[in-house]
Amino acid sequence: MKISNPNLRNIAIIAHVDHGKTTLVDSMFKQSGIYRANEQAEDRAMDSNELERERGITILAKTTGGWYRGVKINIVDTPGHADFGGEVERALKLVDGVMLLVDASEGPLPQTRYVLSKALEAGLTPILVINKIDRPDSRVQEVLNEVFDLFIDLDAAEEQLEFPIVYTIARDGVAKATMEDPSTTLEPLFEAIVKHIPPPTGNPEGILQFQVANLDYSDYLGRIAIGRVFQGRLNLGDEVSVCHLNGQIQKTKITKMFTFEGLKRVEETSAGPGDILAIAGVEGITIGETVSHVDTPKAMAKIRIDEPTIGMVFTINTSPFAGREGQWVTSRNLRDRLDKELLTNVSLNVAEAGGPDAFQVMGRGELQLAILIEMMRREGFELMVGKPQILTKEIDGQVREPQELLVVDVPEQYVGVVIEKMGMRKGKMSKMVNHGSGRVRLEFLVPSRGLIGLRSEMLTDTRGTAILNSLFQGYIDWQGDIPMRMTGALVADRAGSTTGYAIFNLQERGEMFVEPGTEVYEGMIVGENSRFDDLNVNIVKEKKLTNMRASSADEAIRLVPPKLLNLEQAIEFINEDEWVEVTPKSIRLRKKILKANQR
Ligand SMILES: Nc1nc2c(ncn2[C@@H]2O[C@H](COP(=O)(O)OP(=O)(O)OP(=O)(O)O)[C@@H](O)[C@H]2O)c(=O)[nH]1
Ligand SMILES: [Mg+2]
Repeated sequence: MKISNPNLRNIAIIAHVDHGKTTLVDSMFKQSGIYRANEQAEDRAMDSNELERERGITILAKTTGGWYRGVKINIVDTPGHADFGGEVERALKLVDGVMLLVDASEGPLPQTRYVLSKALEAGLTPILVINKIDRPDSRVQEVLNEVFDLFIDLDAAEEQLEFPIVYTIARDGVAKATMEDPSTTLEPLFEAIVKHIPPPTGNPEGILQFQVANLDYSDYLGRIAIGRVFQGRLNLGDEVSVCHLNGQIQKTKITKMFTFEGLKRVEETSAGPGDILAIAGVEGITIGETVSHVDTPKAMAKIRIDEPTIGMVFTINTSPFAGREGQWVTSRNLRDRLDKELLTNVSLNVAEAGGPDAFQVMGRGELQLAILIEMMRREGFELMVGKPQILTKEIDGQVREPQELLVVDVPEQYVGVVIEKMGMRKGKMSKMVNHGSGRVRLEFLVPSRGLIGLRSEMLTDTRGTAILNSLFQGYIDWQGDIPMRMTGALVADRAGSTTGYAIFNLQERGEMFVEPGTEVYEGMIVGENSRFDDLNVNIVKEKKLTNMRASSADEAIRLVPPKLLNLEQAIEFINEDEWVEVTPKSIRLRKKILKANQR
């Protein structure tokens, strides 16, 4: 195929979570001359949305561009967390090559495998970037061998095996062609990209095909479709046809188009094959759709995305406190919001869940769903969500369930605890490696069900030291019952305001989730019972006042600090007969049936 533009390279950066993708992209555009001397970029500027900055992770894939010696390089930064794998799959549609980043100490982890397999499948040219070579525990040579093994394991093509290797300290903006290279800039990385990543191909005279791989929104421009021109030319003001996924053809005019430079979008008037563009003002356009010639439109093949593996019921808030703290509370509000989400988030599905007020929201993992809930509460929504459920599949008349590869990294002394815990959850150990650093890496094949609620338990069991990573591994036969939460709930038996006195008398029963002075309702969960069954408790009991003022005695009460659950912890905690109630101000847990005498 014909090279359409020798001075253009499109590349995605892919890796396991936290291996340094966003940091490297930052350093790349700091050195690509797009900032003027007086401009200063924040750290990890690409992680631009509020939740990304708070959590220090990338959630949405984002495109940026820079220049190196007259060559335009578009870089797509992708999220490393497995739940956002759908973002990576789509990002790969935009590019001709990938930088596979691997942490020099951690080596390849489950998501490294996943993203690399997607890149190889798509036939993309890889560059291997070993990052964080400054880490005192880096083990570059071993990690290199592990990466080679991974390529072979994934049946990489002969040419794909001849990948160039660059060693980096993303944080300092340094890349080296060999470990001995005295380089103090990213030049060796830019060189490798320009030399090894093929320039885009495609016939500029062909029928226009621009496929949308991502969506964005701005109050000023409305919907923005981000995609790539594969063939033909697109000029500002052109009449075009949009080929919708449902087969409909919509004629429209392109009135705004942009290319990417650093964090900015730059207006563009004409684009050809290989150009990554944002186009604005096309109502109703969505991911996978093709913008094509006005009279002879030709749709591109659909973008295939892995199916969801986990589902959660979202419903309206029916607790006694409903409507107090949120602005959007009706099932109509909920439905509209979920519909809006589906437009930009193609790895989610929504179905009715028994009744007009409940929706089954399906995605790739607990974090993906938790992020959606967190965004909704910040927008002013109130809702309730149920315990995450694994989505089973019927294959050849048999019920199959999703399975994950789980990698647990722990200090040696916790190996026993981890193996025991995973055994209970039907995990089968497939590998154990002792790196000799005092930490051990254990691999298990485990039904996805067995991962629900695992993270918080494992962190408690290992005093916060375990690192867990998992990757979807296809479907297996139903593995039978997996025992879940071994504890019951402490449930408020009446409404009121919690008292220090009541909490003091209850705290030996288990761990409390509320502080004194918290408003509760009957059926609200106020703590975890250390025994298996639920216990109804009066947590609003006042101390009987004697003639004497009681304050001095009250002050002497020693309360154990409560465990205030955040959203993810609350979701991990609840059982099937419980809800998490989410409002802009509060996260409460409750029984589905509130009245004690009806449970
Ligand atoms: N020591 C060291 N730390 C680094 C280096 N590069 C990045 N880091 C740190 O690694 C952490 C993760 O960096 P990010 O750039 O957010 O990682 P990411 O791959 O974008 O993470 P996700 O997008 O969430 O998958 C940050 O604390 C960085 O400061 C490096 O070269 N050396
Ligand atoms: Mg990132």
